[in-house]
Amino acid sequence: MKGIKGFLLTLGLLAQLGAAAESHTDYFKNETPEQRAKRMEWFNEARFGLFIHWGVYAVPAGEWQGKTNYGEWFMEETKMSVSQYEKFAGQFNPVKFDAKEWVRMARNAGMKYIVITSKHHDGFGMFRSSLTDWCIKATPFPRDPLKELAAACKAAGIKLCFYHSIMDWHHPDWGTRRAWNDRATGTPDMDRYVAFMKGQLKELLTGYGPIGIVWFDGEWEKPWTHERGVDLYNYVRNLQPKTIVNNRVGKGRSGMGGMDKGEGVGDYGTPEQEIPATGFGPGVTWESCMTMNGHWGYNKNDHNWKSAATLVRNLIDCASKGGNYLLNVGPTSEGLIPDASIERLATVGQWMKANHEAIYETAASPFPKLAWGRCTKKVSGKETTLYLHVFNWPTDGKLIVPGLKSSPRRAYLLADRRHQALTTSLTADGLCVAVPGVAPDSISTTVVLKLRGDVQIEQVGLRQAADGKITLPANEAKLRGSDIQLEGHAGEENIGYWTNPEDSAEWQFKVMRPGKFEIRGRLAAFEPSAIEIRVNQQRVLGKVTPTNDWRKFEDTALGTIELPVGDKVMLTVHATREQWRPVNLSRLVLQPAS
Ligand code: FHN
Repeated sequence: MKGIKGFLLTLGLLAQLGAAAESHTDYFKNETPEQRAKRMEWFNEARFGLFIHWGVYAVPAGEWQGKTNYGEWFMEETKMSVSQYEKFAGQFNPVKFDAKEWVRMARNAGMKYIVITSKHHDGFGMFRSSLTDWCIKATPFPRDPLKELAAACKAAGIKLCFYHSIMDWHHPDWGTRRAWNDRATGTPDMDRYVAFMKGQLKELLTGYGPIGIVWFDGEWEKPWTHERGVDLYNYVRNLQPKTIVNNRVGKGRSGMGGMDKGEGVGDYGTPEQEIPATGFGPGVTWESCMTMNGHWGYNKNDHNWKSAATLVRNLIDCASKGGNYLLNVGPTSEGLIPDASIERLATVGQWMKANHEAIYETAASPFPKLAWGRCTKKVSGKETTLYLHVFNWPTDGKLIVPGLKSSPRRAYLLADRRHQALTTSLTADGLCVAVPGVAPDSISTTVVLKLRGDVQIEQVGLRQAADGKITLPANEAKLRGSDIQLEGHAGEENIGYWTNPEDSAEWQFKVMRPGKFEIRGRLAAFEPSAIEIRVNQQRVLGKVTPTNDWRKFEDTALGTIELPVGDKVMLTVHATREQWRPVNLSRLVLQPAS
Protein backbone atom coordinates (compact mmCIF):
# COMPACT_ATOMS: atom_id res chain seq x y z
CA MET A 1 0.00 0.00 0.00
CA LYS A 2 1.28 3.55 -0.84
CA GLY A 3 3.85 4.65 1.98
CA ILE A 4 4.13 8.41 1.32
CA LYS A 5 0.36 8.81 1.03
CA GLY A 6 -0.05 6.84 4.27
CA PHE A 7 2.64 9.00 5.94
CA LEU A 8 1.07 12.30 4.83
CA LEU A 9 -2.33 11.03 5.91
CA THR A 10 -0.86 10.23 9.32
CA LEU A 11 0.76 13.69 9.52
CA GLY A 12 -2.64 15.24 8.71
CA LEU A 13 -4.06 12.99 11.40
CA LEU A 14 -1.56 14.08 14.01
CA ALA A 15 -2.63 17.69 13.36
CA GLN A 16 -6.32 16.80 13.76
CA LEU A 17 -5.59 14.80 16.89
CA GLY A 18 -3.69 17.74 18.26
CA ALA A 19 -6.88 19.70 17.78
CA ALA A 20 -9.01 16.92 19.29
CA ALA A 21 -6.76 16.78 22.34
CA GLU A 22 -7.84 20.28 23.40
CA SER A 23 -11.28 19.34 24.82
CA HIS A 24 -9.92 16.42 26.82
CA THR A 25 -11.64 15.01 29.93
CA ASP A 26 -9.74 12.45 31.98
CA TYR A 27 -12.61 10.02 32.45
CA PHE A 28 -10.22 7.35 33.64
CA LYS A 29 -9.40 9.48 36.67
CA ASN A 30 -12.41 11.65 37.24
CA GLU A 31 -15.60 9.73 36.46
CA THR A 32 -17.60 9.16 39.67
CA PRO A 33 -18.98 5.70 40.54
CA GLU A 34 -22.50 7.11 40.13
CA GLN A 35 -21.75 8.46 36.66
CA ARG A 36 -20.19 5.13 35.73
CA ALA A 37 -23.13 3.14 37.08
CA LYS A 38 -25.51 5.33 35.05
CA ARG A 39 -23.45 4.84 31.90
CA MET A 40 -23.23 1.06 32.42
CA GLU A 41 -26.93 0.62 33.25
CA TRP A 42 -28.12 -0.54 29.80
CA PHE A 43 -25.23 -3.03 29.64
CA ASN A 44 -25.98 -4.56 33.03
CA GLU A 45 -29.66 -4.87 32.11
CA ALA A 46 -29.06 -6.26 28.61
CA ARG A 47 -27.24 -9.46 29.64
CA PHE A 48 -27.13 -10.91 26.09
CA GLY A 49 -25.27 -9.79 22.95
CA LEU A 50 -24.17 -11.01 19.52
CA PHE A 51 -20.46 -11.14 18.65
CA ILE A 52 -19.62 -11.10 14.93
CA HIS A 53 -16.17 -12.07 13.66
CA TRP A 54 -16.22 -11.10 9.99
CA GLY A 55 -13.38 -10.27 7.65
CA VAL A 56 -11.35 -11.33 4.61
CA TYR A 57 -10.23 -14.43 6.55
CA ALA A 58 -13.72 -15.75 5.68
CA VAL A 59 -12.52 -16.19 2.07
CA PRO A 60 -10.27 -19.23 2.71
CA ALA A 61 -12.98 -20.33 5.22
CA GLY A 62 -10.41 -21.96 7.47
CA GLU A 63 -8.82 -24.12 4.79
CA TRP A 64 -5.38 -23.87 3.18
CA GLN A 65 -3.00 -26.34 1.61
CA GLY A 66 -4.86 -29.30 3.06
CA LYS A 67 -5.19 -27.92 6.56
CA THR A 68 -8.72 -27.08 7.70
CA ASN A 69 -8.38 -25.59 11.18
CA TYR A 70 -7.70 -21.94 10.39
CA GLY A 71 -9.93 -19.03 11.29
CA GLU A 72 -9.36 -15.31 11.90
CA TRP A 73 -5.70 -16.08 12.77
CA PHE A 74 -5.15 -17.31 9.18
CA MET A 75 -2.35 -14.88 8.29
CA GLU A 76 -0.43 -15.50 11.51
CA GLU A 77 -0.82 -19.28 11.47
CA THR A 78 0.05 -19.74 7.80
CA LYS A 79 2.76 -17.03 7.88
CA MET A 80 1.41 -16.08 4.47
CA SER A 81 3.09 -12.95 3.11
CA VAL A 82 1.02 -9.82 3.55
CA SER A 83 1.11 -9.17 -0.19
CA GLN A 84 -0.42 -12.61 -0.87
CA TYR A 85 -2.95 -12.28 1.96
CA GLU A 86 -4.10 -8.95 0.55
CA LYS A 87 -5.37 -10.83 -2.49
CA PHE A 88 -8.18 -12.29 -0.40
CA ALA A 89 -9.72 -8.80 -0.39
CA GLY A 90 -10.34 -9.15 -4.10
CA GLN A 91 -12.38 -12.29 -3.38
CA PHE A 92 -14.36 -10.79 -0.50
CA ASN A 93 -17.72 -9.79 -2.01
CA PRO A 94 -20.62 -10.28 0.44
CA VAL A 95 -23.40 -9.76 -2.09
CA LYS A 96 -25.81 -11.70 0.17
CA PHE A 97 -25.12 -9.46 3.16
CA ASP A 98 -28.38 -8.15 4.63
CA ALA A 99 -27.85 -5.99 7.72
CA LYS A 100 -31.58 -5.92 8.56
CA GLU A 101 -31.69 -9.72 8.47
CA TRP A 102 -28.70 -10.00 10.83
CA VAL A 103 -30.21 -7.50 13.25
CA ARG A 104 -33.65 -9.17 13.08
CA MET A 105 -32.03 -12.52 13.86
CA ALA A 106 -30.15 -11.07 16.85
CA ARG A 107 -33.18 -9.28 18.22
CA ASN A 108 -35.38 -12.36 17.84
CA ALA A 109 -32.79 -14.34 19.76
CA GLY A 110 -33.27 -11.88 22.63
CA MET A 111 -29.98 -10.07 22.11
CA LYS A 112 -29.78 -6.37 23.01
CA TYR A 113 -26.45 -5.44 21.41
CA ILE A 114 -24.16 -6.46 18.54
CA VAL A 115 -20.34 -6.32 18.68
CA ILE A 116 -18.83 -6.60 15.18
CA THR A 117 -15.16 -6.70 14.17
CA SER A 118 -14.45 -3.26 12.67
CA LYS A 119 -10.81 -4.40 12.44
CA HIS A 120 -9.29 -7.68 13.57
CA HIS A 121 -5.60 -8.54 14.04
CA ASP A 122 -5.03 -8.73 10.24
CA GLY A 123 -5.60 -4.96 10.17
CA PHE A 124 -8.37 -5.14 7.55
CA GLY A 125 -10.99 -2.40 8.08
CA MET A 126 -14.55 -3.69 7.66
CA PHE A 127 -15.60 -0.15 6.75
CA ARG A 128 -14.71 2.51 4.15
CA SER A 129 -11.77 4.20 5.88
CA SER A 130 -10.18 7.29 4.38
CA LEU A 131 -6.89 6.50 6.16
CA THR A 132 -5.93 3.32 4.33
CA ASP A 133 -6.81 1.21 1.32
CA TRP A 134 -6.49 -1.94 3.44
CA CYS A 135 -10.20 -1.98 4.10
CA ILE A 136 -13.53 -2.76 2.45
CA LYS A 137 -12.50 -0.34 -0.35
CA ALA A 138 -10.01 -2.99 -1.50
CA THR A 139 -12.87 -5.41 -2.23
CA PRO A 140 -15.37 -5.49 -5.13
CA PHE A 141 -18.09 -4.74 -2.52
CA PRO A 142 -19.24 -1.15 -3.19
CA ARG A 143 -21.01 -0.61 0.15
CA ASP A 144 -20.05 -0.08 3.81
CA PRO A 145 -21.40 -3.00 5.91
CA LEU A 146 -20.92 -1.10 9.17
CA LYS A 147 -22.96 1.83 7.87
CA GLU A 148 -25.80 -0.52 6.98
CA LEU A 149 -25.58 -2.29 10.32
CA ALA A 150 -25.65 1.08 12.10
CA ALA A 151 -28.89 1.97 10.31
CA ALA A 152 -30.48 -1.44 10.92
CA CYS A 153 -29.51 -1.40 14.61
CA LYS A 154 -30.93 2.09 15.05
CA ALA A 155 -34.22 1.05 13.45
CA ALA A 156 -34.45 -2.06 15.66
CA GLY A 157 -33.34 -0.45 18.94
CA ILE A 158 -30.26 -2.65 19.12
CA LYS A 159 -26.97 -1.16 20.34
CA LEU A 160 -24.18 -1.30 17.74
CA CYS A 161 -20.70 -1.90 19.16
CA PHE A 162 -17.29 -2.17 17.53
CA TYR A 163 -14.61 -4.77 18.19
CA HIS A 164 -11.25 -3.17 17.33
CA SER A 165 -7.88 -4.91 17.47
CA ILE A 166 -4.97 -3.00 18.98
CA MET A 167 -2.48 -5.48 17.53
CA ASP A 168 -2.15 -5.06 13.75
CA TRP A 169 -0.16 -7.63 11.74
CA HIS A 170 -0.54 -5.52 8.56
CA HIS A 171 0.41 -2.00 9.65
CA PRO A 172 4.12 -1.19 9.15
CA ASP A 173 4.27 0.71 12.43
CA TRP A 174 2.87 -1.98 14.73
CA GLY A 175 5.76 -2.63 17.13
CA THR A 176 6.18 -6.39 16.65
CA ARG A 177 6.42 -6.56 12.87
CA ARG A 178 5.98 -10.05 11.38
CA ALA A 179 8.76 -11.38 9.18
CA TRP A 180 6.13 -12.15 6.55
CA ASN A 181 5.00 -8.55 6.38
CA ASP A 182 6.66 -7.99 3.03
CA ARG A 183 4.82 -4.72 2.52
CA ALA A 184 6.30 -2.94 5.49
CA THR A 185 9.35 -0.75 5.15
CA GLY A 186 11.31 1.46 7.56
CA THR A 187 11.37 1.07 11.32
CA PRO A 188 8.09 0.53 13.14
CA ASP A 189 6.99 3.66 15.00
CA MET A 190 4.36 2.94 17.64
CA ASP A 191 3.43 6.60 18.07
CA ARG A 192 2.65 6.77 14.40
CA TYR A 193 0.71 3.50 14.66
CA VAL A 194 -1.33 4.84 17.58
CA ALA A 195 -2.06 8.01 15.61
CA PHE A 196 -3.34 5.84 12.76
CA MET A 197 -5.45 3.72 15.10
CA LYS A 198 -6.89 6.84 16.73
CA GLY A 199 -7.68 8.18 13.30
CA GLN A 200 -9.69 5.09 12.39
CA LEU A 201 -11.41 5.11 15.79
CA LYS A 202 -12.37 8.70 15.13
CA GLU A 203 -13.93 7.64 11.83
CA LEU A 204 -15.81 4.82 13.60
CA LEU A 205 -16.94 6.98 16.52
CA THR A 206 -18.02 9.97 14.44
CA GLY A 207 -19.48 8.32 11.35
CA TYR A 208 -21.71 5.46 12.56
CA GLY A 209 -23.92 7.01 15.23
CA PRO A 210 -23.83 6.19 18.95
CA ILE A 211 -21.57 3.20 19.62
CA GLY A 212 -22.49 1.19 22.71
CA ILE A 213 -19.14 -0.47 23.37
CA VAL A 214 -15.66 -0.22 21.94
CA TRP A 215 -14.50 -3.82 22.37
CA PHE A 216 -10.71 -3.73 22.21
CA ASP A 217 -8.59 -6.87 21.85
CA GLY A 218 -4.99 -7.81 20.98
CA GLU A 219 -3.50 -5.83 23.86
CA TRP A 220 -1.12 -8.56 25.06
CA GLU A 221 1.97 -7.79 22.97
CA LYS A 222 4.87 -5.79 24.37
CA PRO A 223 4.46 -2.62 22.26
CA TRP A 224 1.16 -1.98 24.05
CA THR A 225 1.39 -0.46 27.52
CA HIS A 226 -0.83 0.49 30.42
CA GLU A 227 -0.16 4.17 29.73
CA ARG A 228 -1.19 3.81 26.10
CA GLY A 229 -4.30 2.03 27.38
CA VAL A 230 -5.26 4.90 29.66
CA ASP A 231 -4.66 7.38 26.87
CA LEU A 232 -6.73 5.38 24.37
CA TYR A 233 -9.52 4.89 26.92
CA ASN A 234 -9.80 8.64 27.41
CA TYR A 235 -9.45 9.32 23.69
CA VAL A 236 -12.43 7.09 22.91
CA ARG A 237 -14.51 8.40 25.80
CA ASN A 238 -13.88 11.97 24.67
CA LEU A 239 -15.22 11.10 21.22
CA GLN A 240 -18.28 9.38 22.70
CA PRO A 241 -18.59 10.04 26.47
CA LYS A 242 -21.43 7.54 26.87
CA THR A 243 -19.62 4.64 25.23
CA ILE A 244 -18.35 1.66 27.25
CA VAL A 245 -14.81 0.33 26.81
CA ASN A 246 -13.83 -3.21 27.80
CA ASN A 247 -10.74 -4.02 29.87
CA ARG A 248 -8.70 -5.13 26.87
CA VAL A 249 -7.78 -1.47 26.26
CA GLY A 250 -5.28 -1.87 29.12
CA LYS A 251 -2.84 -4.54 30.27
CA GLY A 252 -4.65 -5.72 33.42
CA ARG A 253 -6.43 -8.76 31.97
CA SER A 254 -5.12 -12.06 33.32
CA GLY A 255 -5.52 -14.69 30.61
CA MET A 256 -8.78 -16.26 29.47
CA GLY A 257 -10.28 -15.72 32.91
CA GLY A 258 -10.57 -12.20 31.61
CA MET A 259 -10.63 -10.22 34.86
CA ASP A 260 -8.03 -7.60 35.79
CA LYS A 261 -5.18 -8.51 38.08
CA GLY A 262 -3.42 -5.42 39.35
CA GLU A 263 -3.96 -2.08 37.64
CA GLY A 264 -6.50 -2.33 34.83
CA VAL A 265 -8.13 0.09 32.43
CA GLY A 266 -11.63 -0.22 31.04
CA ASP A 267 -15.14 -0.66 32.31
CA TYR A 268 -15.59 -4.43 32.57
CA GLY A 269 -13.88 -7.83 32.57
CA THR A 270 -13.93 -10.17 29.57
CA PRO A 271 -13.71 -13.91 30.30
CA GLU A 272 -13.30 -15.81 27.04
CA GLN A 273 -14.60 -19.27 26.17
CA GLU A 274 -15.36 -19.82 29.85
CA ILE A 275 -17.89 -18.77 32.46
CA PRO A 276 -16.47 -17.89 35.88
CA ALA A 277 -17.16 -20.48 38.61
CA THR A 278 -18.73 -17.73 40.69
CA GLY A 279 -19.63 -14.09 40.06
CA PHE A 280 -17.44 -11.29 41.39
CA GLY A 281 -19.98 -9.56 43.63
CA PRO A 282 -22.16 -6.49 43.01
CA GLY A 283 -20.44 -3.64 41.14
CA VAL A 284 -18.01 -5.90 39.27
CA THR A 285 -19.17 -6.01 35.67
CA TRP A 286 -18.14 -8.75 33.29
CA GLU A 287 -19.13 -10.39 30.03
CA SER A 288 -18.20 -13.85 28.87
CA CYS A 289 -17.63 -14.18 25.12
CA MET A 290 -17.94 -17.59 23.50
CA THR A 291 -17.95 -19.32 20.12
CA MET A 292 -20.85 -21.50 19.00
CA ASN A 293 -18.41 -24.00 17.45
CA GLY A 294 -14.59 -24.06 17.69
CA HIS A 295 -13.83 -20.89 15.75
CA TRP A 296 -14.55 -17.16 15.92
CA GLY A 297 -14.10 -16.55 12.20
CA TYR A 298 -15.94 -18.64 9.59
CA ASN A 299 -14.58 -22.18 9.17
CA LYS A 300 -16.53 -24.28 6.71
CA ASN A 301 -15.24 -27.55 8.17
CA ASP A 302 -16.00 -26.86 11.81
CA HIS A 303 -19.23 -28.64 12.71
CA ASN A 304 -18.47 -28.95 16.41
CA TRP A 305 -21.56 -26.92 17.37
CA LYS A 306 -22.72 -26.48 20.94
CA SER A 307 -26.37 -27.42 21.45
CA ALA A 308 -29.00 -24.70 21.77
CA ALA A 309 -29.65 -26.04 25.29
CA THR A 310 -26.03 -25.42 26.22
CA LEU A 311 -26.22 -21.88 24.83
CA VAL A 312 -29.40 -21.07 26.80
CA ARG A 313 -27.91 -22.56 29.97
CA ASN A 314 -24.71 -20.55 29.47
CA LEU A 315 -26.75 -17.36 29.20
CA ILE A 316 -28.59 -18.26 32.40
CA ASP A 317 -25.30 -19.22 34.07
CA CYS A 318 -23.79 -15.81 33.24
CA ALA A 319 -26.88 -13.90 34.43
CA SER A 320 -27.03 -15.96 37.63
CA LYS A 321 -23.49 -14.76 38.38
CA GLY A 322 -24.21 -11.13 37.50
CA GLY A 323 -22.59 -11.16 34.05
CA ASN A 324 -23.38 -10.88 30.34
CA TYR A 325 -23.13 -13.48 27.59
CA LEU A 326 -21.66 -12.45 24.22
CA LEU A 327 -22.33 -15.24 21.74
CA ASN A 328 -20.40 -15.36 18.48
CA VAL A 329 -21.19 -16.01 14.83
CA GLY A 330 -18.67 -16.16 11.94
CA PRO A 331 -20.31 -15.14 8.65
CA THR A 332 -19.16 -16.33 5.23
CA SER A 333 -17.43 -14.10 2.67
CA GLU A 334 -20.78 -13.99 0.82
CA GLY A 335 -22.32 -12.32 3.88
CA LEU A 336 -24.32 -15.27 5.20
CA ILE A 337 -24.50 -16.48 8.79
CA PRO A 338 -24.07 -20.28 8.93
CA ASP A 339 -27.39 -22.17 9.09
CA ALA A 340 -26.32 -23.99 12.26
CA SER A 341 -25.90 -20.61 13.99
CA ILE A 342 -29.25 -19.34 12.71
CA GLU A 343 -31.05 -22.47 13.96
CA ARG A 344 -29.49 -22.21 17.41
CA LEU A 345 -30.26 -18.51 17.74
CA ALA A 346 -33.86 -19.21 16.78
CA THR A 347 -34.16 -21.85 19.53
CA VAL A 348 -32.53 -19.52 22.05
CA GLY A 349 -35.03 -16.88 20.93
CA GLN A 350 -37.99 -19.16 21.59
CA TRP A 351 -36.73 -19.74 25.12
CA MET A 352 -36.12 -16.04 25.64
CA LYS A 353 -39.60 -15.21 24.38
CA ALA A 354 -41.12 -17.06 27.33
CA ASN A 355 -38.39 -16.38 29.89
CA HIS A 356 -36.74 -13.00 29.13
CA GLU A 357 -38.17 -11.52 32.36
CA ALA A 358 -35.87 -13.89 34.25
CA ILE A 359 -32.78 -12.63 32.42
CA TYR A 360 -33.04 -8.92 31.60
CA GLU A 361 -32.44 -6.46 34.46
CA THR A 362 -31.77 -9.29 36.93
CA ALA A 363 -29.09 -9.53 39.61
CA ALA A 364 -26.93 -12.45 40.67
CA SER A 365 -28.21 -15.45 42.61
CA PRO A 366 -28.30 -15.27 46.44
CA PHE A 367 -27.46 -19.01 46.55
CA PRO A 368 -23.79 -20.08 46.30
CA LYS A 369 -24.67 -23.23 44.36
CA LEU A 370 -27.81 -25.08 43.29
CA ALA A 371 -27.52 -28.74 42.24
CA TRP A 372 -30.54 -28.54 39.92
CA GLY A 373 -29.67 -25.27 38.12
CA ARG A 374 -29.30 -21.53 38.67
CA CYS A 375 -31.15 -18.52 40.10
CA THR A 376 -31.52 -14.86 39.14
CA LYS A 377 -33.07 -12.16 41.27
CA LYS A 378 -34.98 -8.90 41.04
CA VAL A 379 -35.69 -6.55 43.92
CA SER A 380 -38.27 -3.83 43.59
CA GLY A 381 -39.24 -1.98 46.72
CA LYS A 382 -40.04 -4.51 49.45
CA GLU A 383 -40.61 -7.34 46.99
CA THR A 384 -37.93 -9.82 45.95
CA THR A 385 -38.53 -12.05 42.96
CA LEU A 386 -36.42 -15.16 42.61
CA TYR A 387 -36.28 -16.88 39.23
CA LEU A 388 -35.33 -20.52 39.70
CA HIS A 389 -33.81 -21.88 36.47
CA VAL A 390 -34.25 -25.65 36.69
CA PHE A 391 -32.00 -27.70 34.41
CA ASN A 392 -32.26 -31.06 36.23
CA TRP A 393 -35.96 -31.47 36.97
CA PRO A 394 -36.90 -33.28 40.23
CA THR A 395 -38.52 -36.53 39.07
CA ASP A 396 -40.39 -36.69 42.42
CA GLY A 397 -42.04 -33.33 41.73
CA LYS A 398 -40.41 -31.77 44.80
CA LEU A 399 -38.07 -28.90 44.00
CA ILE A 400 -35.98 -28.14 47.10
CA VAL A 401 -34.54 -24.62 47.34
CA PRO A 402 -31.73 -25.35 49.80
CA GLY A 403 -31.60 -23.06 52.82
CA LEU A 404 -34.47 -20.79 51.79
CA LYS A 405 -36.30 -20.09 55.04
CA SER A 406 -38.79 -17.51 53.74
CA SER A 407 -42.17 -18.52 52.38
CA PRO A 408 -43.16 -16.89 49.07
CA ARG A 409 -46.49 -15.16 48.74
CA ARG A 410 -46.75 -16.69 45.26
CA ALA A 411 -44.97 -19.35 43.26
CA TYR A 412 -45.66 -20.20 39.61
CA LEU A 413 -44.11 -21.32 36.34
CA LEU A 414 -43.03 -18.29 34.28
CA ALA A 415 -44.02 -19.90 31.01
CA ASP A 416 -47.52 -20.63 32.37
CA ARG A 417 -49.52 -17.61 31.11
CA ARG A 418 -52.15 -18.08 33.89
CA HIS A 419 -49.36 -18.17 36.52
CA GLN A 420 -51.22 -20.96 38.25
CA ALA A 421 -50.09 -21.10 41.89
CA LEU A 422 -47.65 -23.81 42.91
CA THR A 423 -47.82 -25.15 46.47
CA THR A 424 -44.83 -24.47 48.67
CA SER A 425 -43.82 -25.67 52.14
CA LEU A 426 -40.87 -24.98 54.43
CA THR A 427 -38.82 -28.11 55.26
CA ALA A 428 -35.59 -28.73 57.16
CA ASP A 429 -33.78 -28.70 53.82
CA GLY A 430 -35.29 -25.39 52.75
CA LEU A 431 -38.32 -24.41 50.70
CA CYS A 432 -40.07 -27.23 48.86
CA VAL A 433 -41.99 -26.25 45.73
CA ALA A 434 -44.45 -28.81 44.40
CA VAL A 435 -43.88 -28.92 40.65
CA PRO A 436 -45.28 -31.03 37.80
CA GLY A 437 -43.76 -34.52 37.41
CA VAL A 438 -42.30 -33.68 33.99
CA ALA A 439 -40.24 -30.58 33.15
CA PRO A 440 -42.35 -28.14 31.09
CA ASP A 441 -39.14 -27.05 29.29
CA SER A 442 -36.28 -29.59 28.99
CA ILE A 443 -33.72 -26.85 28.33
CA SER A 444 -34.57 -24.89 31.47
CA THR A 445 -37.85 -24.31 33.27
CA THR A 446 -38.27 -21.08 35.23
CA VAL A 447 -40.07 -21.24 38.58
CA VAL A 448 -40.92 -17.80 39.98
CA LEU A 449 -41.02 -17.06 43.72
CA LYS A 450 -42.51 -13.75 44.86
CA LEU A 451 -41.25 -12.92 48.37
CA ARG A 452 -42.12 -10.00 50.63
CA GLY A 453 -39.60 -8.30 52.94
CA ASP A 454 -36.13 -9.68 53.69
CA VAL A 455 -35.42 -13.07 52.23
CA GLN A 456 -33.95 -15.47 54.79
CA ILE A 457 -31.41 -17.86 53.32
CA GLU A 458 -29.43 -20.21 55.54
CA GLN A 459 -26.18 -21.36 53.98
CA VAL A 460 -26.74 -25.12 53.87
CA GLY A 461 -24.19 -27.53 52.63
CA LEU A 462 -24.97 -30.77 50.97
CA ARG A 463 -27.36 -32.92 52.98
CA GLN A 464 -29.45 -36.05 52.93
CA ALA A 465 -32.77 -35.24 51.30
CA ALA A 466 -36.18 -36.01 52.72
CA ASP A 467 -36.31 -39.23 50.67
CA GLY A 468 -33.02 -40.32 52.24
CA LYS A 469 -31.00 -39.80 49.06
CA ILE A 470 -27.69 -37.89 49.04
CA THR A 471 -26.74 -36.30 45.71
CA LEU A 472 -23.09 -35.27 45.28
CA PRO A 473 -22.82 -33.15 42.11
CA ALA A 474 -19.50 -32.44 40.41
CA ASN A 475 -19.78 -28.69 40.99
CA GLU A 476 -19.92 -29.24 44.77
CA ALA A 477 -16.78 -31.37 44.95
CA LYS A 478 -13.48 -30.15 46.33
CA LEU A 479 -10.87 -31.28 43.82
CA ARG A 480 -7.35 -32.10 44.95
CA GLY A 481 -4.37 -32.50 42.65
CA SER A 482 -2.61 -31.15 39.60
CA ASP A 483 -4.79 -31.98 36.60
CA ILE A 484 -8.26 -32.81 37.84
CA GLN A 485 -10.75 -29.96 37.20
CA LEU A 486 -14.40 -29.09 36.81
CA GLU A 487 -15.46 -28.74 33.22
CA GLY A 488 -18.56 -28.60 31.06
CA HIS A 489 -21.39 -26.14 30.73
CA ALA A 490 -23.95 -25.01 33.29
CA GLY A 491 -26.07 -27.93 34.39
CA GLU A 492 -23.75 -30.33 32.53
CA GLU A 493 -20.64 -29.95 34.66
CA ASN A 494 -18.39 -32.92 35.37
CA ILE A 495 -15.12 -33.70 37.02
CA GLY A 496 -12.63 -34.19 34.21
CA TYR A 497 -8.97 -34.04 33.16
CA TRP A 498 -8.42 -36.83 35.72
CA THR A 499 -5.19 -37.99 34.12
CA ASN A 500 -3.11 -37.98 37.30
CA PRO A 501 -3.97 -41.00 39.51
CA GLU A 502 -2.81 -38.97 42.56
CA ASP A 503 -5.69 -36.55 42.08
CA SER A 504 -8.96 -37.01 43.98
CA ALA A 505 -12.39 -35.50 44.70
CA GLU A 506 -14.16 -35.04 48.02
CA TRP A 507 -17.55 -34.05 49.33
CA GLN A 508 -18.76 -33.21 52.82
CA PHE A 509 -22.43 -33.61 53.60
CA LYS A 510 -24.96 -33.99 56.41
CA VAL A 511 -26.41 -37.42 57.19
CA MET A 512 -29.45 -37.54 59.41
CA ARG A 513 -30.48 -41.16 58.82
CA PRO A 514 -27.35 -43.37 58.83
CA GLY A 515 -27.17 -46.84 57.36
CA LYS A 516 -26.20 -48.79 54.27
CA PHE A 517 -26.29 -46.94 50.94
CA GLU A 518 -26.04 -48.02 47.33
CA ILE A 519 -23.62 -45.88 45.37
CA ARG A 520 -24.56 -44.93 41.83
CA GLY A 521 -22.16 -42.87 39.72
CA ARG A 522 -22.85 -40.95 36.49
CA LEU A 523 -19.65 -41.59 34.54
CA ALA A 524 -18.09 -41.40 31.08
CA ALA A 525 -14.92 -43.16 29.98
CA PHE A 526 -13.09 -44.50 26.97
CA GLU A 527 -11.58 -47.60 28.59
CA PRO A 528 -12.67 -49.92 31.38
CA SER A 529 -11.55 -48.36 34.65
CA ALA A 530 -12.23 -48.34 38.38
CA ILE A 531 -12.57 -45.70 41.11
CA GLU A 532 -12.19 -46.11 44.86
CA ILE A 533 -14.82 -44.57 47.12
CA ARG A 534 -13.79 -43.97 50.72
CA VAL A 535 -15.71 -43.05 53.87
CA ASN A 536 -13.62 -43.29 57.02
CA GLN A 537 -11.82 -46.70 56.82
CA GLN A 538 -14.22 -48.13 54.22
CA ARG A 539 -12.87 -48.66 50.66
CA VAL A 540 -15.31 -49.52 47.85
CA LEU A 541 -13.93 -50.33 44.39
CA GLY A 542 -16.37 -49.25 41.69
CA LYS A 543 -15.95 -50.66 38.20
CA VAL A 544 -16.49 -48.20 35.32
CA THR A 545 -17.70 -49.39 31.92
CA PRO A 546 -16.57 -47.42 28.84
CA THR A 547 -19.12 -45.13 27.15
CA ASN A 548 -16.61 -44.26 24.34
CA ASP A 549 -17.39 -40.57 24.57
CA TRP A 550 -16.25 -38.08 27.25
CA ARG A 551 -19.65 -36.36 27.00
CA LYS A 552 -21.73 -39.56 27.13
CA PHE A 553 -22.55 -40.26 30.78
CA GLU A 554 -24.18 -43.42 32.09
CA ASP A 555 -25.48 -44.30 35.55
CA THR A 556 -23.36 -47.10 37.05
CA ALA A 557 -23.83 -49.13 40.22
CA LEU A 558 -20.53 -48.82 42.09
CA GLY A 559 -21.23 -50.82 45.26
CA THR A 560 -22.54 -50.16 48.79
CA ILE A 561 -21.14 -48.26 51.76
CA GLU A 562 -22.10 -47.56 55.38
CA LEU A 563 -22.70 -43.90 56.27
CA PRO A 564 -22.62 -42.69 59.90
CA VAL A 565 -24.87 -39.90 61.21
CA GLY A 566 -23.14 -36.54 61.16
CA ASP A 567 -23.04 -32.93 59.93
CA LYS A 568 -19.82 -33.24 57.99
CA VAL A 569 -19.51 -36.77 56.69
CA MET A 570 -16.58 -36.90 54.24
CA LEU A 571 -16.63 -39.08 51.13
CA THR A 572 -13.62 -39.12 48.81
CA VAL A 573 -13.15 -40.66 45.38
CA HIS A 574 -9.72 -41.80 44.25
CA ALA A 575 -8.20 -43.20 41.11
CA THR A 576 -7.05 -46.79 41.28
CA ARG A 577 -3.27 -46.47 41.03
CA GLU A 578 -2.41 -49.50 38.93
CA GLN A 579 -3.41 -49.06 35.28
CA TRP A 580 -5.47 -45.92 35.99
CA ARG A 581 -7.70 -45.07 33.07
CA PRO A 582 -9.20 -41.56 33.28
CA VAL A 583 -12.93 -41.18 33.80
CA ASN A 584 -15.30 -38.21 33.79
CA LEU A 585 -17.63 -38.07 36.80
CA SER A 586 -20.72 -35.85 36.77
CA ARG A 587 -22.29 -36.94 40.08
CA LEU A 588 -22.62 -39.60 42.75
CA VAL A 589 -25.97 -40.54 44.27
CA LEU A 590 -26.12 -42.44 47.56
CA GLN A 591 -29.45 -44.24 47.88
CA PRO A 592 -30.54 -45.95 51.15
CA ALA A 593 -30.16 -49.69 50.45
CA SER A 594 -33.52 -51.45 50.47
O1 FHN B 1 -7.13 -13.44 19.16
C1 FHN B 1 -8.44 -13.11 19.43
C2 FHN B 1 -9.38 -14.06 18.76
O2 FHN B 1 -9.13 -14.08 17.40
C3 FHN B 1 -10.80 -13.63 19.04
O3 FHN B 1 -11.02 -12.37 18.52
C4 FHN B 1 -11.02 -13.60 20.56
C5 FHN B 1 -12.41 -13.07 20.88
O4 FHN B 1 -12.50 -12.63 22.16
N1 FHN B 1 -10.02 -12.77 21.21
C6 FHN B 1 -8.64 -13.04 20.93
C7 FHN B 1 -8.13 -14.23 21.67
O5 FHN B 1 -8.17 -13.96 23.04
